[in-house]
Amino acid sequence: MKPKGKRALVIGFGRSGRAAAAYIRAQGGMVKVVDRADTPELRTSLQNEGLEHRLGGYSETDLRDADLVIVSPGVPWDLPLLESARKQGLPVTSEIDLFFQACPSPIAGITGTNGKTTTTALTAEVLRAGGLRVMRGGNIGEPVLDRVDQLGADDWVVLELSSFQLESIEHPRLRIGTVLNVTPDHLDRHRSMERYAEIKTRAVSFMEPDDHAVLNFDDPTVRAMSLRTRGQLMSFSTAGSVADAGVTVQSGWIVIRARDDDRRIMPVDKVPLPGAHNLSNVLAAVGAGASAGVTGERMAQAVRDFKGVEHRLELIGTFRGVRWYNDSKATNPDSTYKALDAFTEPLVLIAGGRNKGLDVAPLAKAIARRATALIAIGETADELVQLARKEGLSASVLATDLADAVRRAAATATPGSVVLLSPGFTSFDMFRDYEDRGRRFKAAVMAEVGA
Ligand code: UMA
Repeated sequence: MKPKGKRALVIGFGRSGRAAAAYIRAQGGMVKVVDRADTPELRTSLQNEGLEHRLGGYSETDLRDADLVIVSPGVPWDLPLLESARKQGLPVTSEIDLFFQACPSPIAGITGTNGKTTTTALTAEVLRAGGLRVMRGGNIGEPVLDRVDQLGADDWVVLELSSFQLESIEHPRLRIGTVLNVTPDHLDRHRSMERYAEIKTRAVSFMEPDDHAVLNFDDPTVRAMSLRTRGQLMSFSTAGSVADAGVTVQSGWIVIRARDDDRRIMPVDKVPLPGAHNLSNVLAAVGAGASAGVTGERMAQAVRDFKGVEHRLELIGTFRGVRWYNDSKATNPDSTYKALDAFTEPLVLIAGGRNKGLDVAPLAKAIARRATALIAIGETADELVQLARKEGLSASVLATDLADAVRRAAATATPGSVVLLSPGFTSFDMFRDYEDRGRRFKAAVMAEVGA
């Protein structure tokens, strides 16, 4: 699809919509932006950009002059308005779909329910350590379409791909496709686990025989994807259950196992990230690096130097003998389970937020089993506290806001323990997004106990 002379209707003016609008204009097309929100910031920024727009909602009339529709990831792909556009023969696309069409470089994509951001950041570092020129982006918070003109055939693109994005790409061929895990998430949008897993499978089902499918064999849903790809299989497993070629752990070392020899990459205890789930993410990045031809030595160096990702089990600091962690990126119960498992110390957990249609009971049970105290925030707070108490965690309390939660945590935690914000739910009930929640948490911690 060549945008020159075309009139694009961009739905949603967030990071993705802005990049799409900039690209269409740079290509000689025309843009109209619509957004369900109507805020002074949006209005000002659209006026400054000189973009035609309509805020506060959208409808059939907005399709009237359009030649194509570009949809932001947060907008449901089966919205009746989009169905109607498709019926009228209008192409319905997305920033990331247009990127796949225009990108001259091989793409390494990372998807899965949890661990995507860390693995994407680490994979980019591993490829860079191998001397490759890498553009990193996607769901990690860095749009790519407005940067596609910086790319050439010798570069690599490392993309974090959400299910929202994968769903919208017509032909998502990845030269290296990594799938980490599939556990319940986004069921409010995708409706069933089957549909959600099917969308994740798209990361490997468009491959050609030269491509590489980097699949987590510890996850049965991901393992089954090996039957759905024409790419070469590079499995990974912390439990040693890899296929003919794979990355695993053996006698305390990360090794790449091949049919005829095993290559030692680095000792497990030199991995700088906490938790078993992070070891799995490292194996995935090593699998992707090996698929791109990076040497073991270079990969080991990249892993050793890796500083982790903001809002992902991020150590804020140790104050009065208590370690404070920001894991605001935990927007579903599964990532909170992983965070709970990453520590052995007494643990004060701050959790709660907006529910995406998931059952709260298993999370409350896991919290009661592992945490010493629960301080609950947000829309799910009441339910979480009640269920955690029922499971035997009497030290479960409600906080009125984040600052109150931090105050209560500081009063509860004893030296040698950990305070962890790992909400298990989305942030949209109280914050702009999880980054906003994480930054406010860090600021509240510093104000309460820092320096
Ligand atoms: N909007 C509408 N109608 C809707 C939904 C949103 O008009 O139905 C408008 C909002 O008012 C807002 C704009 O669209 O003005 C926001 O668009 P968006 O929600 O698609 O967000 P972007 O800022 O464009 O960011 C998107 C991804 N957001 C989502 O998938 C929800 C970002 O992932 C991504 O980093 C960015 O593109 C760049 O690629 C964030 C995310 O939460 C981190 N992802 C989910 C996750 O990780 O669980 C999938």
